[in-house]
Amino acid sequence: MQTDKLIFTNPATGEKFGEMPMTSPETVALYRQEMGRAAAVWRQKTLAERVRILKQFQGVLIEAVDEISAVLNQDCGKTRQDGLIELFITVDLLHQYCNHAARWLRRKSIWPGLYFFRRYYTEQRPYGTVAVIGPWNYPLIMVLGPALAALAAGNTVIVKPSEVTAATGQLIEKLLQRVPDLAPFVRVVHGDGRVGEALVRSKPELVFLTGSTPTGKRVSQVAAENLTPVIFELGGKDAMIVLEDADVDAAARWGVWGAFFNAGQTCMAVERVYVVESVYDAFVERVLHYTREFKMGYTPAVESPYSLGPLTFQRQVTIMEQHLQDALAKGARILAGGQRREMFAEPTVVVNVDHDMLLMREETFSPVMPIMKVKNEAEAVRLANDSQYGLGAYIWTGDLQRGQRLGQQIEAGTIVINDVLSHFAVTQLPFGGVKQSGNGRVHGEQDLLQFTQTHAYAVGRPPLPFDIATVLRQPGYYWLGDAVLKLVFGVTPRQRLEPLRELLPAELPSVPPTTRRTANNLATAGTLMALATLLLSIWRWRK
Ligand code: TXE
Repeated sequence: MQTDKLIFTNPATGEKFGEMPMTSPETVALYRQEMGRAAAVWRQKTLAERVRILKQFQGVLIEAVDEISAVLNQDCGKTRQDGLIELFITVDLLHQYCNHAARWLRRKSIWPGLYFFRRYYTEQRPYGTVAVIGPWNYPLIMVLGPALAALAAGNTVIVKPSEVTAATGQLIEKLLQRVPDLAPFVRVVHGDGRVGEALVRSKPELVFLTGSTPTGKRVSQVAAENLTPVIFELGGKDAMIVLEDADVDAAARWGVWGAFFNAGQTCMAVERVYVVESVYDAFVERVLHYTREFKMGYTPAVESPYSLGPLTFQRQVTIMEQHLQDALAKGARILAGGQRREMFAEPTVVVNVDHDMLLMREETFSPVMPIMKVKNEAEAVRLANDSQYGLGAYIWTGDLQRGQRLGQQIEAGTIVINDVLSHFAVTQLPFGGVKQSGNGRVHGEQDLLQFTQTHAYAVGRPPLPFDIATVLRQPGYYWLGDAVLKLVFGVTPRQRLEPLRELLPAELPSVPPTTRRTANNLATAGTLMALATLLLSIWRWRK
């Protein structure tokens, strides 16, 4: 394995522009130990100190804009501008973590229940060392996003970028080393799935994988051996629904952008389209119009005339062609595209599709837009849910209420009404899937919290003799438990007042008025005391 090399290849030109050795299993194990030791030091730092150091890294990223966009352009074939957009969202994410970590990771007071005289709260503690394994389609943000969130939450990190875009992995390591205060707390290992597996086997406290669903299953099998928790951001087969009251032109224009942006190599790409029959022909006509506007090509220049670059990874070419052949064999028709020149695949529009075809079931991850005619919204929702995936879904309609109502019926992590893809750029909006698309939620508060574990604290003096909860530990207080149960949780005045009624003798003996008054005062005092301590505990809890 020591001799294994990663070759840097530009998918647009086939040019080899560099290489580096894969990380050996011994080095993976060594880094695991180092990061294990460093974890105690990093988590001891105050959050403010961690934020100060991460802000330095934000500065490094901004300094390196052109360097980063150039490497992404060479490594993935995406335009420099698309590379800049990826960096933009990465910096925005880091900015949010730094600005909101204190609030998102704050200590939370917990309702004491009957334990009025004790204090309860939770704190978020980092796992320790987190392994972050990334994909090639957005090799910068899909690696730095979770890595920076894990660091902000107090973990040390071992990152394994994708071997397909190894040059970006090498650059990420260089960028991290430009912050001397940060470098001791993060390591980068380079290589293919074997290095990824070695990293999972090194027993980090948590694994975060962004990748395909099949890899997710392999990683969870290895992680299960040590019960290592795993967070998944996996594949998608996002559905787009176009209703009869939609702005058909806009749906077509942005639908093709959602299908062909980054050559369709986006986990939340528009991978299948369902159009209500009354607007089907108009929609297809507009789709073909906007598809013709896509300009395929590649340039290393900052300003590019191209809107569709090459596929990044040979494996995806094979999958795309397999899906197209399978669909054509089962009766589908290609209305636009379908041709490929080396890694450049034309934007392809396919109709007469159905759910017997791989194209409608498996993740194609290429510039292919299959369009299916449906009778109505109910059929569209049924077909949208007929998938093992559940990352995102798009609904085009003129009635926003209707869109949200339908959205609630769709099994996907994010529902977008009248747009596509843009939700990923909203860096406080939780992003992640359901079903086989994963269990993680990046972006926002949940992002940082998922890299921590909740620890609870119960604080107070030794149990007080008059504390109801203490009294109830002793025999002979059934009546008190019964009374408090009804007083506190009774749902009707009758239930609540029952304990008070029992305090009063059934036949009030002709007790001298003074005694009756004393009894009444005692009962009232008891009630007021109980209410007072209730209010006290609410006030204390809210403090
Ligand atoms: O994934 P792969 P790719 C998904 C996207 C598509 C896939 C594309 O939908 O399905 O990712 O990325 C490492 N043990 N998302 O092809 O092949 C491998 O080296 C440990 C979803 O890269 O699964 C690489 O670093 N690691 C996402 C990483 O896993 C292993 C956003 C992913 O590789 C391994 C982007 C093993 N056994 C892409 N085998 C989202 N939902 O947000 C491979 N790897």
